[in-house]
Amino acid sequence: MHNQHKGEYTLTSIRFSHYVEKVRWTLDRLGIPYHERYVLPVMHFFITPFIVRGSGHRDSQSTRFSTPILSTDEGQVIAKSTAIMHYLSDRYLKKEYSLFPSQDVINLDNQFNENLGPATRRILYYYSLNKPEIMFKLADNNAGAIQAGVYKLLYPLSRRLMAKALEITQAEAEQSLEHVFKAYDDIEDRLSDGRQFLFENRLTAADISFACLGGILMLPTVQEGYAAYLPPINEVDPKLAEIAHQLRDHKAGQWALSLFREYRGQRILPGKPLLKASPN
Ligand SMILES: N[C@@H](CCC(=O)N[C@@H](CS)C(=O)NCC(=O)O)C(=O)O
Repeated sequence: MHNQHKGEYTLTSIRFSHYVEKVRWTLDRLGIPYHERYVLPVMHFFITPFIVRGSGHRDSQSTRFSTPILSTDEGQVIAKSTAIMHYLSDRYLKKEYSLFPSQDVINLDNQFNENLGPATRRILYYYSLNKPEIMFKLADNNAGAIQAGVYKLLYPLSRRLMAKALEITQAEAEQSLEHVFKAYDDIEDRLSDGRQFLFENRLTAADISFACLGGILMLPTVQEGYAAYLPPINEVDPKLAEIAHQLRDHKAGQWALSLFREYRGQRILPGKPLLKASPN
């Protein structure tokens, strides 16, 4: 599948994905306009293989057809959130402003990619995957009408596939929750000397990575800066709402939300469907 917007950036995304949000944050912060091509989970298998072709990175938590995938203005296709951020940082930022200024930053971002991202995702799905009213709204607000319609038809199949692929069981969800709180506590410790950012006194990939991969479990809204529709706290399973509130009260959670407020950057080309302030 070719880039419909030659000479411009196109981001192929499962819109609500926190890995995708890392890349949107980077693009928006750098002031780079991009088009976003939305795919929904499982349906992406019919689309992304034609975009990544032979490339694409499989890892322990995702297939080689996973999103985000960035098609660049020069015709390159780059998969994997961190690889895309490296590309953008190397291309647009002077070395002294790099998003990856040290091995420590690289290591922490990788750790979040491998552990925190899958943990928060598993908890969200554990409480949402079996609730069609939540999943259908997620589809309606994060993809076009035709795709959302097909998603609903395939929903019984897709929720089984996803539950299996992402190991969504009660035992795994409980373990993941412990991991998330531990990660939040670690961040609070790191910030306890009063620093504003994790490293270097400025925003790096490690901060963006925690805010997105850890922060999604607070269910940040569009107004709070998350560039996709997530189910509102007052509509989700009460247990999930309780977790989101606990994380919002946590120092690390408050810090992540402050990064969204102050360092997220503004999107230049709005995506469709438009993100409504009060979704229906
Ligand atoms: N390590 C990858 C993980 C991305 C990832 O897990 N993406 C999910 C969305 S949250 C996905 O597209 N999954 C579908 C698949 O693995 O086929 C990255 O950082 O880009």
